[in-house]
Amino acid sequence: MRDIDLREAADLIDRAERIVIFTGAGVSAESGIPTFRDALTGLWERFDPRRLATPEAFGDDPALVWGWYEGRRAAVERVEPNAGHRALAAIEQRAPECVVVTQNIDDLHERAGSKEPIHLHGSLFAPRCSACGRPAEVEGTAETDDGRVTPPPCDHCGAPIRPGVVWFGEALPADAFEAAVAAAANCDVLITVGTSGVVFPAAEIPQVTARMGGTVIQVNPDPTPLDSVARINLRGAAAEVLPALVSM
Ligand code: BJW
Ligand code: ZN
Repeated sequence: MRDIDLREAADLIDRAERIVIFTGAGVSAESGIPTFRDALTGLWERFDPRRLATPEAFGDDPALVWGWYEGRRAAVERVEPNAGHRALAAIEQRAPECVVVTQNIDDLHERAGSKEPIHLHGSLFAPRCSACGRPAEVEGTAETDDGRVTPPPCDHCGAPIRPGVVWFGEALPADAFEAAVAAAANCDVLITVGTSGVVFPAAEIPQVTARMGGTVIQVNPDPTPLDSVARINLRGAAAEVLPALVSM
């Protein structure tokens, strides 16, 4: 990462009236939460997304899917936000207007002090009924040896409760997606952090900013399809680059 790029990025952020922060799994990596597609450590290296992250998978084996998400929720509860989340909350606090849009289903932005992040892919902490859609209160449920956990039944209709996340083939929550697109279209600067930019329609968000004449700054240790959209590419880990950016 070149100092001159860091300086230019810091100046653009200081001068911006409206900022969007767009994040993916990479921002939580240094808290100990695995990403999806990183070689060796990514979740999709070890688990088949078709068996765990589709509505069909839940229909076929609700206990397998519910157990997998319960395990991930417990893992998130055991970790803390990192210096990257905290630096993003500091950028948000300083900016006249700032919207955080995350693809992540953890709550680490909130716990680092971000006000009301938009969760494009839902949340580990918002289970709902798989049939009637009503939100559900869920107590901890017992895990079996193979990681399966039978999901509790809905109080209203008895159907199994499902994780409140967006699986492949499902629509994103319309209000969240519309708010994210509007913020991206109207911002001066969008900072994209720790996303591979391959999952749609979320990956369109930085493209919207670029098309509307805004500036995109990317923080990622590796190249992504968003490299060509970004005016500045800050190559490095979020928990290192972002604190350096805010202390410029
Ligand atoms: C670091 C770092 C460090 C590492 N610091 N950085 C157009 C073309 C092709 C396909 C499609 C298309 N439009 C739609 C599709 C289909 C599909 C899709 O996009 N597929 C592609 C993968 C090919 N999309 C959908 O199905 C979506 N729904 C949809 O389109 O519905 C249509 C519809 C309309 C109306 C009615 C009905 C239907 C839904 C997508 C839902 C995605 N869900 C998941 C799982 C959520 C729940 C869970 O967590 O289990 O969301 S998949 C997974 O990917 C998760 C993530 O939010 C998402 C994005 O991943 P992310 O965050 O970018 O992580 P990685 O691992 O990919 O990247 C990490 C990055 O961090 C890397 O770049 C690293 O370098 C970097 N990194 N360490 C900073 N320390
Ligand atoms: Zn129900």
